[in-house]
Amino acid sequence: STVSDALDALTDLQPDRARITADILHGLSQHPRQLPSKYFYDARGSALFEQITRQPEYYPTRTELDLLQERAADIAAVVGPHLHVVELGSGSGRKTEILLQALVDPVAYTPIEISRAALLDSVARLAPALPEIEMLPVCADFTRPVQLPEPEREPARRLVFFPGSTLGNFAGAEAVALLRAMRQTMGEGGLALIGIDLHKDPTLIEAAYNDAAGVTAEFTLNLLRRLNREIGSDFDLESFAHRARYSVERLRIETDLVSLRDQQVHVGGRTFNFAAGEAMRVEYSHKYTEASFALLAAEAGLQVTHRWDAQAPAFGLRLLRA
Ligand code: AVI
Repeated sequence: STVSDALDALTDLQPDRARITADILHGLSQHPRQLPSKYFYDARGSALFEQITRQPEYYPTRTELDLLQERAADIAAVVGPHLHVVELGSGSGRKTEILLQALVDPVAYTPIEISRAALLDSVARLAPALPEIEMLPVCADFTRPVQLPEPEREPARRLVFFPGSTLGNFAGAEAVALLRAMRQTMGEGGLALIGIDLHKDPTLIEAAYNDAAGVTAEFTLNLLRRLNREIGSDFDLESFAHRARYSVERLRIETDLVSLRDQQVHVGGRTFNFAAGEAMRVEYSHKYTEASFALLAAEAGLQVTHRWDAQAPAFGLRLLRA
């Protein structure tokens, strides 16, 4: 596609104000309170995430990019030619470019991304670099059912690409539900290539979510800035602090925004009281062992058929089929 063909093909289902407000009111009514991490990704949030990926402490992106680069030819041989690649949470599309360049005659690429700004930027970069691939971008929350665009040319099968350990942002039942939905998306004979961050020295993991430059803290707080602007809430950004800790029992980073004082916040005509020290859960980043991931996949009716691993820091790519 040319950039203009790709933009003509855009499916725009970006969550609207009513949807976001409903999700936030729901989360604020839970005990403890929680806000969905998908709302981190407005234009600024996506840009801050890109900045996180370049921090020395944040190893996952760099490690996965190197792993993909090294194993791309092997992966391409295993998954076969003429694919429709569907990516969940495509962001900047840097990883996709490596994959698409290596695949044999890929038919189409559907990036699904909640941040319209990030999606449009990635299309503007990828379309000229890969003109022979039909680009069918979708701006949407990939946890909700999305009608996939059909490519003009018939693909051999679909490959769902879900890199970055984004799966780790979903806990327990949600992760299983997402993998089950992914199985539907894969369709007949389809495959999925998933990036997972593996359990390792907790000190290294915690450092990745507490970078010295404070970019991750800024990224977390940007959620409140975004909500204030888009749904008219009045979170005081000076009165909440980022906190990310690794739970060795649960193998996950638990990121909270901690209230620094007793305070009231107004959202959608309602008032919420926060006590000093009260934590609002905003994100999980699960880390996996071979066994924990295989079990999760099995719960969704998926099987791991191939694995490619980076060592030190440990990070894995897994190929799944139904
Ligand atoms: C997108 N996702 C996989 C990132 C992660 O590592 O959980 C988001 C992130 N949050 C803080 N730093 C990076």
